[in-house]
Amino acid sequence: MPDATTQKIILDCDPGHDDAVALLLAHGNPTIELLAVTTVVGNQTLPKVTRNALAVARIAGITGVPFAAGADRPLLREIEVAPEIHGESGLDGPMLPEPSFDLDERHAVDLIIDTVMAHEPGTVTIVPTAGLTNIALAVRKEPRIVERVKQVVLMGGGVHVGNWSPVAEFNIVIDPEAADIVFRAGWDVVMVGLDLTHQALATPEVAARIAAVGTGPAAFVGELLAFFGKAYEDAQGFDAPPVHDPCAVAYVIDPTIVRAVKMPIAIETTGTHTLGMTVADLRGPAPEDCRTSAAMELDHGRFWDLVVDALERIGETPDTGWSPRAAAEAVAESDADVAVVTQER
Ligand SMILES: [Ca+2]
Repeated sequence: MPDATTQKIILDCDPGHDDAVALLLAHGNPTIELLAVTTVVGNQTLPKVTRNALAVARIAGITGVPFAAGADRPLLREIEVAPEIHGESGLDGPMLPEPSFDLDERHAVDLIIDTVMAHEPGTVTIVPTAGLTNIALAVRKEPRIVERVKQVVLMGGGVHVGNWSPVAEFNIVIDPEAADIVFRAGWDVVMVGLDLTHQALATPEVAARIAAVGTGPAAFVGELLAFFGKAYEDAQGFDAPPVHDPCAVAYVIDPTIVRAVKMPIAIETTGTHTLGMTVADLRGPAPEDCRTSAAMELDHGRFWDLVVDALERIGETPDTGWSPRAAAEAVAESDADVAVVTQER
């Protein structure tokens, strides 16, 4: 049961391989109370990432948590997705089960607002691991959430490093106007950016630890990381993939796993070469009223301990509708109808 040390979170995501791991970590960690999961266009189109979120929920055995779909495009910009990292489905690699429950009927923005306003002030943390469109819209629709939220711990940006451009990270650059709204809203923002997440590498040792858990959900994560690792190697030359999104959840669970530094951060919305850059002011100590900080150093061992611990706690889940790819393909070979069904996404 939740107690005083429980951290209530809303996870706003675009699954997404690393989003899937973030969702499993949030569900499996005993100090996190997952209040709601919302989706937004990002790694793939909104229907795809929403379907993926529901599939991960089934594999993880998540029930009783509302899931809602949000914005299907950025505030101003054209849709930009990332098939070179996440595949055409947004979650390529493992075969995905059909969802086991329906979406909440509300728009994600309304679910976020309702959830924040229904809880005591200062108790709900918003954890965005995608573009910030939903969060910006929620701020505009119900500005009172800004004072009510405990903090926003987001995966995105970096201190003058990028992955979608030399200086811009994907989640920020796909909707820089939304990011600008979120960073300037006046609440506490912890930017868990590339400085940190590029330390969260799923090395072969990490993959072996996850495989050793020996459950279906752990095997699912193994297949996710295998695809993600190959994509990162091909697209960006990484030896092991950086598993960005669970770092934000890990910070909420245990801030001592991360070294965060207070600094003013502004979002570049007009730059010729710097659109979507998170411009950090490193000139001396941050002013008293600074509400933004950047995560800079990760305790790699303790971070992966949390992920492995969450998978161990989740254990085997009933009715996942999922089996490891090798087993699924063996079945598919003997039954063409199954092959047709599992290819549909
Ligand atoms: Ca994501």
